Amino acid sequence: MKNVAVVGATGAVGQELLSLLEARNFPVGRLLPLASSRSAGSTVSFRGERLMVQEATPEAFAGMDLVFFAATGLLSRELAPAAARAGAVVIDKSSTWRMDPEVPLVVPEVNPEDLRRHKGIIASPNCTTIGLVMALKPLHDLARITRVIVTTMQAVSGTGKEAIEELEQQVRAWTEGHRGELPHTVYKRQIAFNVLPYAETFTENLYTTEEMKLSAETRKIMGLPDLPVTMTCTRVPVFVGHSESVLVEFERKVTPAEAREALSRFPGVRVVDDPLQFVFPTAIDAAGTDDTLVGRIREDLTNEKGLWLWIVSDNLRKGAATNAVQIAEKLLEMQLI
Ligand code: 2RA
Repeated sequence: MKNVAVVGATGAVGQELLSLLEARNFPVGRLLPLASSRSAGSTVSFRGERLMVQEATPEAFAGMDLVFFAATGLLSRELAPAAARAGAVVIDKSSTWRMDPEVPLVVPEVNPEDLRRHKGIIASPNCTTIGLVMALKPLHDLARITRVIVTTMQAVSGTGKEAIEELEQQVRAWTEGHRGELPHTVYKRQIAFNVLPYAETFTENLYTTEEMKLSAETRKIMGLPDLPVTMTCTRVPVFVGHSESVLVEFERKVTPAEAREALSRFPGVRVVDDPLQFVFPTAIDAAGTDDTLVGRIREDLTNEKGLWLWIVSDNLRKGAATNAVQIAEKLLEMQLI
């Protein structure tokens, strides 16, 4: 049995983590829910018990074997090293450590061997990256990928609970007759009945932090430091489930049939693709599941060595909590904890 702490236990991803640890029968001895001082004192449910959430401090990690960080990057930067020094293995879902060369960035189905080089902290990738590499890995094993072009359509739950509430409030206001731009505080513009051409924050090169994460993290996980990945990340009025329109270019022609076969054989990927029968995956299909769903697989009309894909996955589950728990399960399997 392992003593497990969850930092950020009261947040959207933290709550998913607790329910997944229970549902997947992870061998938890003691479960310690932790949070910032703001949330300490509340309670969370685990295995039928209400547990008091304690404040996350360096001292709180004593005796822990495994610490999940499902909190802000600031808290992770401040406390993850302390948790590792206390002897725990840290699995962090924030972006803080993902590009640190000393920290493995892992999707267990894609690059499990990278876990062997961890030095106490392991990073779980951004939700958009996880969905993308789950499809790219089997395709790259089939034929060398030479370029990837991505447009994401990201659910508001990726921003957090406040964004979910904002979308609900805007829809309610509209149905109650409010017209014109609806009040918004989380995003720079109204999200209901709209599409925002950005996610997170803009940087000097006019790309967003979300877009820069997607390209850098994909190259790191795939072990392809020079792979051209170019992208636009958008926000859409969907509660849960990120969708991605992806053009993959290869060194040789890959037929849709070859791609479907390779994808369907890959663990954690489900091909949902028969458009003439209106069979394709949508965010609603992915919400609440752990699979990465792939459809709309078709040859690019302008490049015979290109294939279009439509990828959807639950950004709170496989995109965050499930991937983190799967990393922990893989660590157990590899006897690394
Ligand atoms: C988002 N991927 O969707 C980012 C962080 N969860 O907002």
